[in-house]
Amino acid sequence: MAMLSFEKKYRVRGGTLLGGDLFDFWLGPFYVGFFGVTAAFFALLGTALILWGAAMGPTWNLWQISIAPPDLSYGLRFAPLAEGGLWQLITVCALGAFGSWALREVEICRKLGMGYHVPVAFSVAIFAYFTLVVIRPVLMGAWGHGFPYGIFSHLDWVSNVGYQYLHFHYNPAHMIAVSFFFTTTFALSLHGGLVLSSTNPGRGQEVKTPEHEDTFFRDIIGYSVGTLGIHRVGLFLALASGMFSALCIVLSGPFWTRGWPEWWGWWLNLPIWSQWPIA
Ligand code: 07D
Ligand code: 07D
Ligand code: U10
Repeated sequence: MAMLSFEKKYRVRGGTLLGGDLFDFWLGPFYVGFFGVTAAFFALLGTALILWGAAMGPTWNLWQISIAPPDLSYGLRFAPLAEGGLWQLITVCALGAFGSWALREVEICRKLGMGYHVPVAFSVAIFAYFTLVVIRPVLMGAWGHGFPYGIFSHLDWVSNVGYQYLHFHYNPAHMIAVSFFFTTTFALSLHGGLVLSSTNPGRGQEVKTPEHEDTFFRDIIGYSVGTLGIHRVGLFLALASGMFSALCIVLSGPFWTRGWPEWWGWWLNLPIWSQWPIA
């Protein structure tokens, strides 16, 4: 069925979580829904607050605009707008917009009678952000531990926080997260390559089947995970990347305050070594 006639057929009322029929319509290609309205509201308000913060700041240079969180001395209290209060409101707007976006995905899944895999996956990204700007600051007792909202300033934050723990690469959860990110791109490149190779076998040749795809991997590594299976693997790898990222940063500060290289001392402190007279 052509895309446009399919859309006409499925664009009927129902499946909403909130708001009933009220916002159950489309604007051009976009489904609106109650959560489309809240997403638009939070996104517009958040952007307006960033512009307000930029207007109070020293620069309109897009790369350098930065809205900083409150000073650590404010702890977990509200700060005046110009001293981090804007950051606090923008954080609320960001979480409102991301949450609305996820719920709008849920409504679209319900309309289409599909599973909730996409909103579940997006929720993991939201969880990583929530860990950075809510869970970790709350555990450490100050909103000032959140990252600043600016293109370059947030990079400075990552670098500074990394060096606070001496050598962030020695954080074991960071190692696992990084390896999962690498594995995700590796899996996507294998999958993209495989599908394109069997659907584009060369001019004049027949398009190949999933059996060809299975056989390629059985021949090269002795096992094929299958055409559906690779999508499960992909989703797992990507979500594990996000979950281990959230873990690596929430460990840093609330649960481990020294340099990460020192954490590996547990290995040297194992009782099996301590018996040995090391000169
Ligand atoms: C391609 C989908 C499209 C999304 C895009 C992002 C904005 C921000 C806002 C001026 C893959 C749109 C950007 C709306 C404009 C203001 C106030 C997704 C795609 C194109 N980062 N980060 C970037 C965010 C964190 C880090 C780029 C967001 C953590 C490093 C972009 C968040 C840490 C590097 C960006 C966030 C961290 C970047 C490209 C939220 C650890 C880079 C992103 C909400 C996760 C890279 C100059 C991209 C860069 C980069 C956005 C959080 C580290 C500006 C929205 C605190 C090391 N980050 N980031 O393609 O070039 O994502 O930076 O959590 O090197 Mg970041
Ligand atoms: C948080 C983004 C959420 C996004 C959302 C959506 C919009 C809408 C609209 C386009 C989590 C936003 C949407 C705004 C846009 C339109 C229309 C994703 C988030 C909700 N590191 N490191 C990570 C590597 C070093 C450090 C994670 C590699 C150094 C710190 C990942 C290297 C030091 C933190 C990672 C490396 C250091 C991290 C990031 C290499 C610095 C974190 C991915 C090769 C000196 C962060 C939860 C992530 C983290 C993090 C990778 C190096 C420090 C595993 C590959 C040694 C302080 N690093 N890192 O989390 O875990 O995505 O955050 O050197 O906080 Mg690291
Ligand atoms: C995949 C796949 C697959 C496919 C696919 C894909 C994965 C095999 C079958 C998809 C993949 C691709 C297309 C590849 C490319 C994608 C990427 C590289 C990922 C990154 C994507 C981007 C960078 C694009 C990002 C674009 C976005 C997010 C769209 C932006 C949209 C908007 C700004 C509009 C959003 C709509 C909303 C919020 C709801 C409706 C609202 C409006 C239209 C606005 C009007 C507002 C209202 C009606 C509400 C009123 C507003 C109020 C009350 C607020 C007022 C407040 C004030 C303060 C004034 O596996 O299969 O193929 O294709």
